[in-house]
Amino acid sequence: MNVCRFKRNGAIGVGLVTEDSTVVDLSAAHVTQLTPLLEDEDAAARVGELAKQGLPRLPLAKAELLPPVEEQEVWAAGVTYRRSKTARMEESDFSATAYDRVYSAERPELFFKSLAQKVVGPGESVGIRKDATWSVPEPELALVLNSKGRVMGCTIGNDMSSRDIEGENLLYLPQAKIYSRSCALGPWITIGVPETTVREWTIRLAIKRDGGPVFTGQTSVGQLRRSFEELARYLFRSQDFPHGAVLLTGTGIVPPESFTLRPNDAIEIEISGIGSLCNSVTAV
Ligand code: DO4
Ligand code: MG
Repeated sequence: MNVCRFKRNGAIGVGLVTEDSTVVDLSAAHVTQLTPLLEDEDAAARVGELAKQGLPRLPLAKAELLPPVEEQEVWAAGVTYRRSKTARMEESDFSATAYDRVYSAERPELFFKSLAQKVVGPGESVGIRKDATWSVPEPELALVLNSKGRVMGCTIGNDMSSRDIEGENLLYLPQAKIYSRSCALGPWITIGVPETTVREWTIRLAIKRDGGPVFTGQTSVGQLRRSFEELARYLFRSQDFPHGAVLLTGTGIVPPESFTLRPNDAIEIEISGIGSLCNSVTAV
């Protein structure tokens, strides 16, 4: 079951995206925000009931989708897939030991990624820093957590990264990871799917330049070294999130060292079981 945020007569609406590519307008049943819905442990059942009420509908193609976050902070986990560990150890002799250690350490790497209002939505452009020479997308499963730290759903995340800045010195990580348009989320939140099923999903990345492919890659959520509950538990240790949080779970797809993004590239991240998040690239 997929729930989205979309523009509705100049305001923001909450909708259910059906399998026949229709958006059922849940705002008409007074569901005007995702956050309270995600506090309801039976959110999927509630949305299912509302959808039977003959609410107004519109074609998905006509709905302007917005990033599926309201006031949630966005955080990210790192070095949770073997591919991310090896690529980062190659990127920097200087930091290789840190990456190697955190991959198998009990405590995961978690870092702040974005405020909700800075998140880029479906169809918008993500940014590459003008002072970076090596920029990549990081296609990641994003967990949507409620205020109790419970995983209520999943969406697709892009943890845009400047690898040259990160590789120069690990203390530059916030600059490599947090800048204008460096986080994309969407197209919606898929709710009511157990972790065992999500771990069977495939993550695919396709990057196009001038209409042709310049990189494709794929991995499986099953390659993620840590459980969803473990990542959520560490994020909520000694920290409150009254509006809930979104937690990107790390990348398992890293383009070769010769690859860097350029303005006007097109990025498509697909997670089977959720859908696709498409963004163009701009210099910031
Ligand atoms: O340690 C740096 C960041 C790692 C990361 O973002 C990832 O593995 O996805
Ligand atoms: Mg990442």
